[in-house]
Amino acid sequence: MASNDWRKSVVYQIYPKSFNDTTGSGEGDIPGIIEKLDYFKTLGVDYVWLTPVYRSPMNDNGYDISDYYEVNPQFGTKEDLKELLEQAHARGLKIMMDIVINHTSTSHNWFVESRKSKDNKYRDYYIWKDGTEAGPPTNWESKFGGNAWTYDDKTNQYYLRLFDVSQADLNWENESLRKEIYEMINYWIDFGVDGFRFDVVNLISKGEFKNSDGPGKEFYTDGPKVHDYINELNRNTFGDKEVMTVGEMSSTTIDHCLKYTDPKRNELNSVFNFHHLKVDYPGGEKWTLANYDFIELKRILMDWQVAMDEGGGWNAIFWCNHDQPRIISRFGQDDTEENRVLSGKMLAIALHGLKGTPYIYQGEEIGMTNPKFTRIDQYRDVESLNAYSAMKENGMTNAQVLDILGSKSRDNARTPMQWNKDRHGGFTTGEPWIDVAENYADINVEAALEDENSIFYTYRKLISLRHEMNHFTYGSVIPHLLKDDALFVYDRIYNEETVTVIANFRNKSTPFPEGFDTEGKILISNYGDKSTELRPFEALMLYRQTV
Ligand code: TEU
Repeated sequence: MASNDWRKSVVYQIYPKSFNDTTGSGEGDIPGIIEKLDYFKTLGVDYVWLTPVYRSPMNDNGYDISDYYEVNPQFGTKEDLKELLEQAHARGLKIMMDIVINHTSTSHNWFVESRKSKDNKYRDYYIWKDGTEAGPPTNWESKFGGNAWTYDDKTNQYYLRLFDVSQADLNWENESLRKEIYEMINYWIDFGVDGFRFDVVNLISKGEFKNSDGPGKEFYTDGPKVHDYINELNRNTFGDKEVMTVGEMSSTTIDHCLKYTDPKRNELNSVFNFHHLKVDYPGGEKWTLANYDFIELKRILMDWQVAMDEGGGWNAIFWCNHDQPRIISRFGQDDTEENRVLSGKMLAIALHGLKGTPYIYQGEEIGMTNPKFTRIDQYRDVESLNAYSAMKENGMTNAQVLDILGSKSRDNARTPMQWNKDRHGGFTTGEPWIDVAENYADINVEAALEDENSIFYTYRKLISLRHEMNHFTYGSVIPHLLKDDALFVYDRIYNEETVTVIANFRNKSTPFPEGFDTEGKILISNYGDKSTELRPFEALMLYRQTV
């Protein structure tokens, strides 16, 4: 990316299938996104990222691409996409596409060819191996459960698929494959897109194919040639263009992320990592109910903040996406309206002071919550359905499993956007592909826009502060009180001026920290004033000249 301005940007993430349906099919579409462009302007974001809209059997809602050059008819046509770009650009908005280059759908023509025979031209586009006495080539586990290899009797070999059986991993060792990928990305650059989010891009370089003591991550995470591949991708596609890039990095490290985002290395602009969203996975286990570890949350966020700041790297900062439960139901409290609004604003203020590119996931800005599904037939996500079967097989009761899914499933984030209090929250005139959360009559965009004290206006204010004040983009990051059990506190220092962010993560009052300078002008707060103590879920940003 030639210019530096992208660092001041804020991105809004759309999950198109659940955003806005204009046809009554029960699934969102691209014309539905066009209809809402003015809404993004009202919020004030710069980029809009669409999760994949390419042709796909939708086993993993588009992360299983069968044709990179076509739009899934469910979402509309390529003309609709062109129209979206034009209308967005006319409003000064930019559009980011999601690119999945670690794997394709097994319905992709490359894979259809690849599995035909061992000497097929496309055989080597994927990772095929002979089995062993134990069965699969290695004991690696799929991220969606079970062994990561699938046997194909056509050629008596196994193919690697780190995700679903229908998502075969591509073989980046193959130069023709890499060239085809670059060609495809250039096609979308020429089409007019302004940015890319690269799905699990740190998994593209597989190392040795050996058995592991764990799920096998060490053999393919940030693998041996990953930086070479990403650098090659950069040089052959977006490197010299006005295209913003973010890589989704699974189980990565700070050292690798400093490399991925070091401008001198010509790899990517920024990275997502997920370590701060595993603080409620006891012993690394997602499918277990547990309170989140607040001290650990601060440690992880601040380790990354400080290291990326000092090392010249760049983070994406976020609480929510289409793979994570809703943040208010997770680190906040959604039991009463007062708690929902206070904790929702507090979480927004705590995050949006950090250094990096903020991402807002659809519905986060109005404080949407987990839907609290009570039946398994309400779930759609392949990962959740696999986990359901596995937990049942392990002897858990239906009620126990539903409890866990209710707080951990990816479907918690995938329920339809709540636009108004009409049937199905105004998302569709048909039957939605997944139930709308029952609280839509109270929590919806129309209500949020009408109420000047809504969570929406806190997000809007945070975005405009970032645009107006360089502190958030360029200021250094100084963490405080890392061992405090309630408060999340840090300074952003720029030009001898300090912005202090103070957030009380607990639903009880706590004194202002002793010996700590809490003077200054209030830039934003969720109570509107300052008291002698920090009230439940209170958060504020204070500005002062540094003496
Ligand atoms: O996710 C990658 C990933 O590793 C996780 O976020 C994963 O979904 C999570 O650990 C499961 O709990 C990306 C996409 O965001 C996700 O939606 C896709 O399913 C996945 O890649 C495969 O393409």
